[in-house]
Order: sequence, then C-alpha cells, then structure tokens
Amino acid sequence: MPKRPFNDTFLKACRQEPTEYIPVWYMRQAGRYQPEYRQIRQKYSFFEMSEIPEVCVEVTSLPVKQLGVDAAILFADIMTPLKPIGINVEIRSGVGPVIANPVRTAHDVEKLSSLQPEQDVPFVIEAIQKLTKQLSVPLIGFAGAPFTLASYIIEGGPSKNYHKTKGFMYSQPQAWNALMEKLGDMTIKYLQAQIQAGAQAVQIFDSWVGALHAADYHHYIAPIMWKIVSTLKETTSVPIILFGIGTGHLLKEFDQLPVDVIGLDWRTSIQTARQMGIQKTLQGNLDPSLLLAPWELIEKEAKAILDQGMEQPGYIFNLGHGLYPEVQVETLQRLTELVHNYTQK
Ligand code: 1CP
Repeated sequence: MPKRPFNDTFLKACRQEPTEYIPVWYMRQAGRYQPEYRQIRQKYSFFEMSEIPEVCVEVTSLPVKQLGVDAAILFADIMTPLKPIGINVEIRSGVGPVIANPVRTAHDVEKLSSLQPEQDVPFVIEAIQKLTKQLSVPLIGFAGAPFTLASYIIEGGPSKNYHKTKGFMYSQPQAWNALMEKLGDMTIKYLQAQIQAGAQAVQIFDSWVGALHAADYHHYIAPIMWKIVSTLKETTSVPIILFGIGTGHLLKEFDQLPVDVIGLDWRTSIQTARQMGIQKTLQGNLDPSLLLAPWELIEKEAKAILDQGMEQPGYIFNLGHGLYPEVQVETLQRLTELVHNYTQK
C-alpha cells in the first residue's frame, strides 16, 4: 500500500514552528485498553511482543490507525536495554518490572556490562527500520533515565518511596556515581542506535526522579543527564523530550538541560510552567484518570489545557502520565478529534 503523505506536525511543534493544529499522542498509547492488544498479549509475554519485530510493528502502529494520533512510540519498555547488560528482569502483568538480581553493592555495579546495541537489541533496530518505512507519522524512540532505571534495579521492582534507591545514593556515593555512569552510557548508546535506525524524536522517561529535591537533583543527577543529552545533541539532530512525574519543583533543572521539549504531569499547568519562564516546547498534561469521567468534563478540561498550550508555538497535547487499562478506545478517538478540531487554524 502506498504510504500516505508524511504528517510532520509533531516534529514542527517540537521545533516550535507554527502548526496547522496542535499535535497529540498518548503515553502508553499501545496497551491493555485496546482489545487487539489484549488478544496479542494472551499469546506472548511482554518481552516476546517487543522482541518479535513483526509483533512490535503491529502493536506500535495500532494506536496510529485506531486513534489518529500524530506520533507513534516504539513498543518496548524502559527495561529493554537492561536485560542484555545483566539485569534479570521480567514484566509481570498488573505489577510491572520485577528483578531477580537487584543491585545493592559496588560489586553488583561492577558486574553490569556495557550495551552493544547491534548485538544486544537487534530486534529494536529492525522494528524501527520497518516502522519508519510504513508509518505516516514520526516514530518516537525512548529510554529510561538513570535515576528511574536505578530505582527498579535497586528496589527490585516498583516502589512507592524509593528508600533503598536513595539510601544507596546517600550511603554509597562512589558506587552510585559508577552506576549513573554505566546507565548513562547505556542510555546514550541505546538512543543513538534508535535514532540511527530511523527514530525521528526521542523521549527520556525520568518518571520517578521527582522523589528528589532540587538540590539533590542538581548534585546527584544533573551531571549524568547533561552528559546524556549533550552527547545526543552533538551526535544526532532529533528533538529530545524529557518527562517526569511530580517534577514541578525540578522544572528549572530540566530547563537548563539542552532538551527541546519538557513533558509535564497534571500537577503543573502549562500556564504555571510558562510563568516560571520555561520557553521550551511543552507536552502534556491531561490527568489520565479524567478519561474515566463523563465526556463533558473531559472536554472542558482538555479545552482549558489547549487554551493554555496555544498561547505560543511549541505545544504538544498528551496526558500527564500513561493511559490506564480501564479507558475506552472511543473516548480516546473522541479526544483526538477534539484536539485536532478545536485547535485547527
Ligand atoms: O505506547 C507506549 O507508550 C508503549 C511503550 C512503553 C513505554 C514508553 C511501555 C510499554 N512502557 C513504557 C515506559 C515505561 N515503563 C515507564 C516510563 C513511563 C511511565 O512512567 O509510565 C516506566 C516507569 C516503565 C516501567 C513499567 N513497565 C511499568 C510501571 C511500573 C510501576 O513502577 O508502576 C509497567 C506496568 C511496565 C509494563 C509495561 N510496559 C509497557 C506496557 C504496555 C506494559 C504493560 C504490560 C502488560 O501488558 O502487562
């Protein structure tokens, strides 16, 4: 089938160029809220789905066809590059990543190997090559940021308060720095490989770094983030998005990094971020729980967010965090249409 004309609205918004309408995509837009996803997931484990390129291509493309969104995001997980460097991780349904060999000592850090993308994650490269041949919207590649990855590999799974992670950081600063360096280098190589394979933008998920206050972020995290983002800027030319949950107090730190786009959760409004002086493209930030509300409420809130986003070029509509499995496909179809129609010039 001939490819449809390429829709670059999302990329233009990343670069703060004027767009005909506000672009939209949804974090976790491939997932269990889709009956088609659930059907495929019955046959395969999570990692099988992301490691068989044909399945990965199908699952990545599904929301583009079904919802009419302006970008696709690769179907993988932030855990994907950790397996080949020595982390024994599985994704448990309804739980998330569970790690059999958590990292707790300097020796555990030393044992982690370095990522060789062509050998270690050839399925990611192949899926991206296939996807960018077929898709008529940009493909977003992604990776987890070192703090968020460290939180899983130190805690052994999802956590509420990150005590073990922060305990490691405060009590073993040398081992912590070595871990940040290893995870940082892995992230650079992994994202470079995705971009080389064809990813037209990348998002770095630092979902849980909001657990730190600004001074600790500056001391323990900003140096490795600077290294990752500046190396990508020197070696590639695609837009870089940085996203975290509950990171309103870190926005000035995020803004100082050479990223192009900052993703906001629902706690910090677009207007508040602009008033703080953030001039970069903003992405977000409808509360994903609101998608369970009556349509009138969703519409009212989405319009309020869009009104703030449209005040200056450089805005991408999204949720403030990933989609929940309970959301109806029809609600998302309606929301995508609303974003496009309400903002059409
Ligand atoms: O459409 C997409 O976004 C699909 C690709 C994708 C992405 C970008 C998945 C598939 N995971 C992620 C990122 C990811 N994974 C993050 C950053 C974004 C965020 O904050 O949600 C994080 C923290 C993870 C870790 C993870 N993997 C969790 C969260 C656990 C926790 O601590 O609360 C979970 C539930 C997973 C499993 C997972 N990853 C992706 C999917 C579709 C699923 C569910 C798998 C299933 O079907 O059981």
